Amino acid sequence: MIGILGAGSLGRLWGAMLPAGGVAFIARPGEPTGASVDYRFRPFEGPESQVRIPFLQPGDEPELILVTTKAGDTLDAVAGVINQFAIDTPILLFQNGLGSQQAVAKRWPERPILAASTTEGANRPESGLLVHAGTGDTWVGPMTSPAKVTVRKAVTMLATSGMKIHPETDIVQRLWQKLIINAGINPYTAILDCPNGKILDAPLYQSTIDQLCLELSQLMDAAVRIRQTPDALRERIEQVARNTAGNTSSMRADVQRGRQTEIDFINGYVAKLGKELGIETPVNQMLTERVQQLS
Ligand code: NAD
Ligand code: KPL
Repeated sequence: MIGILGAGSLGRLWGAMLPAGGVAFIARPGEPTGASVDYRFRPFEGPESQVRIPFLQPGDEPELILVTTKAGDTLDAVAGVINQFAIDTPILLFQNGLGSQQAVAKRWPERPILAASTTEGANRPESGLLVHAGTGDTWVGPMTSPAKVTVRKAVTMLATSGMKIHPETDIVQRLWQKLIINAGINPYTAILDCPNGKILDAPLYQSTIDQLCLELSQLMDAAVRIRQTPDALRERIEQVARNTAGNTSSMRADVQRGRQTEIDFINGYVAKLGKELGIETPVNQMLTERVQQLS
């Protein structure tokens, strides 16, 4: 049995894709566990189906827990339920950006805490409908020492979904690679209130992107010893912005819906790390503040 904490877009995607009967949502503390989570599922290809996922029942012992809350909710969400689970139950964090994974790993170093980086895409255009909007790859790797021996098991269990899952020895490095893309696209789309491709012609983007990429290049080198030139980072950001030109980024969508964004775990994480390491990050700081003012 796989338990999922966070019945939002990504949690419901896993709920729908994992074999029926082998998956359950984890209730928040005090939330009744009698009901189920019901929704229509529109797969990437093929017809829609109706999905019904039960809640984990008291006494159930999941073999793996997926945490699919937003980055800002994750530490509290895990803290609320973790004591019901055995000390050796692997806990796999799916948050974008960086900072929330390290916070969970630091709080429970004795537990197998893993992190995933995924390029799968899911959204809920209406409340009872989950859309698998894009297929991709998911990498899974350890955040704590006890997690190292659990990577294989987590990969094998997740692969029963039919999605592409890979083990990753250096998951923080891979999360950095995704953070670069999100840091170079998401805040601009939120501030300019435009789809991904439209940022490329905007004066705000054009006047700051080179300095942003310089900051990201310096911080990534300092944090995980990956050397990539600012020009190479800009090229990757722009390639993704062109490939997803018509998309509304997750950050713009959060602002449009009046939800808290994940800016503190993307550009905000870079700015905070810059302060700790004595590296100036004026553009990451400016983008963080401007996005914070939107919500
Ligand atoms: P979402 O807002 O749709 O879902 C988060 C869910 O967590 C919500 O249903 C919320 O009610 C629930 N939640 C909040 N606090 C909780 C708590 N204490 N206990 C239980 N549930 C709680 O967000 P999402 O799009 O599913 O994204 C989740 C994470 O996955 C984010 O970090 C996001 O960046 C990342 N991610 C999402 C996608 C995607 O396609 N949706 C892709 C890659 C990564
Ligand atoms: O991951 C994304 C997001 O919106 O968070 C990108 C790659 C920018 C695609 O929209």
